[in-house]
Amino acid sequence: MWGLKMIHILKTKNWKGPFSKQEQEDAVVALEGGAVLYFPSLPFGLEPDETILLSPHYSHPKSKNIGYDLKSRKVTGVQGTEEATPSFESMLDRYATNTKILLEAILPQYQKYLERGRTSYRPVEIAGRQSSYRKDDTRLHIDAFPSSPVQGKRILRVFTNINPHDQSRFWRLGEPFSKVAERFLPHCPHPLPGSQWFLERLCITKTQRTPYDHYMLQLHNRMKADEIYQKEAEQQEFSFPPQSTWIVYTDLTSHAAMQGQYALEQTYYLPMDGMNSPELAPLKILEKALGRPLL
Ligand SMILES: O=C(O)CCC(=O)C(=O)O
Ligand SMILES: [Fe+2]
Repeated sequence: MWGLKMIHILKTKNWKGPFSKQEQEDAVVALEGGAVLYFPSLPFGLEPDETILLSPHYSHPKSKNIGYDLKSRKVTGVQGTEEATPSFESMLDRYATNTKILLEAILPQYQKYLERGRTSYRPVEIAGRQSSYRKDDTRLHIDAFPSSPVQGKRILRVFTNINPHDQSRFWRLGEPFSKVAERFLPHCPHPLPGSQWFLERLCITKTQRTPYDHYMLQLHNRMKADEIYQKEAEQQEFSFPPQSTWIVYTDLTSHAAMQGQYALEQTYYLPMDGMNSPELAPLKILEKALGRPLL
């Protein structure tokens, strides 16, 4: 998987598709193989009274994104009092629904399995933002989160650039996961006995950090910490223009977001049972390399 194969283009202008059987099959194969499903002109329209939300000022300085939890309908990461702040709920809720419709259309075989995670709005310019190296998404990484173990589930994310000023979102895409594992796994310490229980009891993790989560977090941190790797790893730049949408397994595909402002994102989790080719999952690649089960 290299070069242009990393981007799998789908030209629909409609969140509902339709897509042919062949397009659906090709999409799942590309996605599970590490490609980005790229919809160059699949815009998310704002209502006239929502354009006021296109400002970085509502975002709390401590959290880079505004988040939305579909179940509780709670919006987080907003700065200011409720009365003085416009509501983000309707836009985020509508975006979540659009992504659901898109996934139903393009990846119907996942339908039974997909679990919806958080929705986010990213109104702050990425370039020049200060953060610790572990939180710095301008460094190539695979997604793994210290407080939210996935316990083997896949992380599938949908993004849309809603920038109103014709500014693209610039990413770098890195080498295949197997190469990442080859390079960093030998340096990862094994989890300490009892540490999973301890992290959960201290509420550092929301649920138990499995050995799989441990190694994924190690890879994430070690990739980001390695300045030479960041420069020298095989990689390619790709820019997502306004009105474009893309879908990617961010636990598999090494990525870095370099520049851009105003994007929406919806996270989904896919249990391993839902995969077309489970052997391509990070879990299976790591288990093979380490010679033992990680869940
Ligand atoms: O905001 C983006 O474009 C992607 C940032 C990223 O790497 C992430 O959210 O995991
Ligand atoms: Fe990421």
